[in-house]
Amino acid sequence: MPQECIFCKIATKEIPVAALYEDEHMVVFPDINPVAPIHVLVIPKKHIANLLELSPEDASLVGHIVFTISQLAPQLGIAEDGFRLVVNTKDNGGQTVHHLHWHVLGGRFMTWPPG
Ligand code: D5M
Repeated sequence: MPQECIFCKIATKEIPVAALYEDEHMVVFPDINPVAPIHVLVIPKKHIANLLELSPEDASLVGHIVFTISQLAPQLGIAEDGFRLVVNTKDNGGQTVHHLHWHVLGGRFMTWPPG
């Protein structure tokens, strides 16, 4: 794990967050800079820089994370009206934190295409 990875520090609790869900593989917590009424981040505890760095053995981890997001949707208050799941990847994707994460955005209508 890179020493300065902020999401690794959240995963190890060196940086405390108000976690909405946590298990052995992942943590869900509010985005510090929300762009929607509901905006949470979902990170694997394992350091993976981005989607392109996944290895075959990470496939079940990704499945677990996406499935768990679907199960958390009702308690996040986004199941009824829907939501958007975003994985910004590298520069063109707008990724600023280089530890794989999913943005879960809800609570308002999302326009398309994104900026
Ligand atoms: O998104 C990275 C996101 O991470 C961005 O929306 C801010 C958020 N962020 C950064 N640091 C924190 C902490 N400490 N708590 C909560 N949220 C944080 P990207 O897709 O890389 O542009």
